[in-house]
Amino acid sequence: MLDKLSSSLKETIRKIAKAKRIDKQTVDEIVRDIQRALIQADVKIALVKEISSRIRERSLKEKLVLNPREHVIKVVYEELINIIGRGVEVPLAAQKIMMVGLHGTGKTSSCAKLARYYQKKGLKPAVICADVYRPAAAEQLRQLCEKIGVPFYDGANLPLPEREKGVMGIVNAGVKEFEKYDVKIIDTAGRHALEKDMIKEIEDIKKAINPEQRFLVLDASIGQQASVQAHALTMQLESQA
Ligand SMILES: Nc1nc2c(ncn2[C@@H]2O[C@H](COP(=O)(O)OP(=O)(O)OP(=O)(O)O)[C@@H](O)[C@H]2O)c(=O)[nH]1
Ligand SMILES: [Mg+2]
Repeated sequence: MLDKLSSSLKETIRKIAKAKRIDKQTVDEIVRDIQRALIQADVKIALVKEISSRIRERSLKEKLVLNPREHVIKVVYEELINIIGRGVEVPLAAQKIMMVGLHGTGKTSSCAKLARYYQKKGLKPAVICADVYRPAAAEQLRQLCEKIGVPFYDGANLPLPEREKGVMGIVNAGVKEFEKYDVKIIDTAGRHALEKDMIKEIEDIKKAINPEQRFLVLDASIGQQASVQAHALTMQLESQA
């Protein structure tokens, strides 16, 4: 979905660059192309309307400092960044990161990607598997960590009663085990929906080890559901805080 959005937008930029002149008709055509691309990518209609009118307004009325084509490209770029957002800078510092999200969204893969990122930046990452529900979860993460040479903990050294206490025993022991590591990444189990037990688990981990970052991992094709999930999670966590 995002690949398609990106290629449609690139095509629009090419169209602007090749336009013979920039007049109301050209701008309307460009705005229509952008609307089509955004709607296909399941962007909220209200946002599509907002960006359309801002691009129209700024392209035709703003005082030009660049040539007209470059001006429109700049406006389109700035307005897209405005709605898509600039992203969050992940600090290059010692921290605990907790990955949460629904089933199969890429939490475990992202743990390894993040670990690799920090490793390349010269920090010492380590990964803790707090998914005790899916039998192959720990093995999957272990293999990924082995590939990149990052230490991995799943509570295998804990006495059985401790391990049977579930996720919290493993997370606490893992954080202790990796005391000397800079970045501790905690993988959690996926859920079918934002169920109460998922929120409770996040809350419990938050209380026990206070992770500086909590990442909600989403499938890129999720569209407007992304904001629904992020809001639901934030609201529930805040209401329980
Ligand atoms: N195309 C694509 N596939 C991905 C990406 N990340 C993960 N996958 C695949 O998606 C599937 C699920 O990924 P996982 O990392 O196991 O997802 P998870 O959220 O840990 O899953 P659960 O632990 O079962 O909830 C695997 O087959 C991955 O190879 C990605 O960025 N792009
Ligand atoms: Mg997983």
